[in-house]
Amino acid sequence: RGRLLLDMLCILPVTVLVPCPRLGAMTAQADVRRWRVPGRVNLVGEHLDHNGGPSLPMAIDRFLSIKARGRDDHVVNVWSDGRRASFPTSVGPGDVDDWAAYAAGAVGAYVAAGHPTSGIDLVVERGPDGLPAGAGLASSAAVTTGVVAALADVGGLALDPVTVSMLAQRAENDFVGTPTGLMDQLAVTHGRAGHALLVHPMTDPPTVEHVGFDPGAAGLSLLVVDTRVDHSHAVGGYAVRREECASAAAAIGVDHLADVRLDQLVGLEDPTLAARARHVFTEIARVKAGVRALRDGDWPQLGTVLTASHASLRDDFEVSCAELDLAVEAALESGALGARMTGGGFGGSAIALVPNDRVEAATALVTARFDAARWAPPTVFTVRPSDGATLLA
Ligand code: GAF
Repeated sequence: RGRLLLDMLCILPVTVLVPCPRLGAMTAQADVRRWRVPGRVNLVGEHLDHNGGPSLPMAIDRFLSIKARGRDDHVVNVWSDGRRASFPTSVGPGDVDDWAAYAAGAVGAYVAAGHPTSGIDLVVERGPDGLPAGAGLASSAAVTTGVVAALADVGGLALDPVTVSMLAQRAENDFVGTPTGLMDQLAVTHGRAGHALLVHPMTDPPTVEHVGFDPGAAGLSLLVVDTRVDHSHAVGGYAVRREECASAAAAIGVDHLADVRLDQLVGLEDPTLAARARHVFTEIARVKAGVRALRDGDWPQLGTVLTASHASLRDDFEVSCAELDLAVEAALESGALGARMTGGGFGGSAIALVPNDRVEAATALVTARFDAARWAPPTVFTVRPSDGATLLA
């Protein structure tokens, strides 16, 4: 596969004559910049980033590889999984759709922020054990942050990780049309091995605090169950939930639901809006409890927090689905300390905090339950907290 990537870069239509690294020319290798960009799971604090609250995600050791090389014209070429797209650096919202929309959005947001750029050749690869797309593990944020970082790097512009994250969010919001918050991008850019991240995406400026998180040292694994129920935040439930949260905040008279007090919450009459607000109110308490559990090394307490968060997302925020619920139930039945859906919901992945000696049993039971329900087999794997987007060469 590595050889294939080099071959692909060698055929990039660069107008500057660059010797092909496959032929052993070391100078060409210096021109190609390679980024390793992680996905994320969120431990707790779901749907709080767009409501003004904190979250506790972490970058995971599942990565995208992005290779980048500057051009001396204004053409952007993107290769990924055998496909190719080309567009100008002046790309506008909605000009590119389908798989290349996120890379195009990143270029558009970068230029719209006042950073002119020359063209660039990009090779985006997931690899066999890489970051799956559509699994609720923030692969779109990985693409957009990686492309913004690559553009700045190739253009010799020093951008701090918060700025990279915010440009990547603009790519999704303004160019792709997905109304996401900033949690995923902050996790992708600020990840640190052995740490979770306490993020406050809506403070000015957004803040990130690293909190030690090393389940392996306690004989535990963090299991991901990718239900393979594809989800998209461009359509459907995610945008509806955002609107409901905005309506609930307006009905109460606060800017963001995270500001709501208990007495205001109980006064909210509309049952749907009240349930959405209840999730936000209780989830903020769970983030605080989760951080405390991490600092105290209280793993059973962390497990309780995870499972309670799932119940709230299922019953009050209503963003779970049968596959996520079953994955959580089966993991708990196999001895997980706690389990929950992670990410925006409506499909995607669940996580479970599982004693090492129960990982096999949990994997087998989840898989068997999916089989009994006649669903496609889930993909189950363990993840560790990892470093954020990194320039390798
Ligand atoms: C998705 C979004 F991209 C995030 O911004 C966040 O809202 C999350 O869903 C839910 O917590 O991943």
